[in-house]
Amino acid sequence: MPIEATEKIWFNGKFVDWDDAKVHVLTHALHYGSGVFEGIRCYNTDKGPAIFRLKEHVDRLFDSAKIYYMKIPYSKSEIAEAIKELVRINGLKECYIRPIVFRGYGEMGLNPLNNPVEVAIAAWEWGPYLGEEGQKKGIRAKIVSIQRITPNTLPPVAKACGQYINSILAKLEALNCNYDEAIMLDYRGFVSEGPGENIFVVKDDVIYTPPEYASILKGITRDSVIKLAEDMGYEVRERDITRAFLYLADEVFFTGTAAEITPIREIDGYEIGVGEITRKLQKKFYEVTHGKDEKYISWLDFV
Ligand code: PPE
Repeated sequence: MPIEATEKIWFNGKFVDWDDAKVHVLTHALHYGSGVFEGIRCYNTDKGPAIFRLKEHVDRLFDSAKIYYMKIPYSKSEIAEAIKELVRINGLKECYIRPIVFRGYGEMGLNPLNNPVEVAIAAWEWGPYLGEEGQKKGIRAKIVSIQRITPNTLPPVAKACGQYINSILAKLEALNCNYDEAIMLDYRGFVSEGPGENIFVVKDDVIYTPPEYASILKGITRDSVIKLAEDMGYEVRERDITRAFLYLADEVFFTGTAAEITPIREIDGYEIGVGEITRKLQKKFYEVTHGKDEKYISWLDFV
């Protein structure tokens, strides 16, 4: 899906035209993946566009930067305000927002400390990550042979550019085997997550999801879904999940900012189908993100 250009991109403190938001080919991050980023969604509500869990996304951006010894030359509130202003300036109602903090042009080599830390934020309209139909009818996933990065190689809690090379290998392995998406195992052999999504399993009305130590990115959608499910009366257990537990599950779904809640209807040729709890959570998530449930209104930042 090509990116749908909008008018402006926020780049190092200024709004520039979309086509002018450029970097040099010797940018450090292009060579070494030395950047961190976020994916945030803005939803249309009766009170106008609202950004979902903006504070948590900005906090995670700063945490990711800290892991890589990057000092962001703006405050959290400046970044949050820039994100809101970007949505306003581009006249967007619903969009995906991509802030990126990266080591810029300066020196080459693995000590990046003399290179500038640059910040850009773009926003555009982006539909469901795994397709409209995938979100409705469910997708087919494969447990791939590529393992998820480990806590002592590339810290999975950091949403860092270079770490996504691991996700790209996983994704391509799944696509080459004619599946829609990959499921990665952690270094111990337990289920970790998708290339860009966390994973949940339903068995006998209990909801399971891999714990933090299963090398996952601590998803903000994951956190939202855990809270929503508990408030709806379901028991949620963060626990190690085996391959066979997935195959024998009643329901399995992915969560993520881009993917939202996407059912997984088949894994490795095992039919799972799309279940009622996934549907209920999708409906609740839609209501919450679109400002239709007062109880969670504090998760929305109106632009
Ligand atoms: N795990 C990974 C590896 C991941 O990249 C994401 C988000 C998640 C879990 C879910 O996290 P959260 O969005 O906070 O619920 N992936 C982002 C980027 C995907 C991409 O292809 O780019 C996203 O969904 O925005």
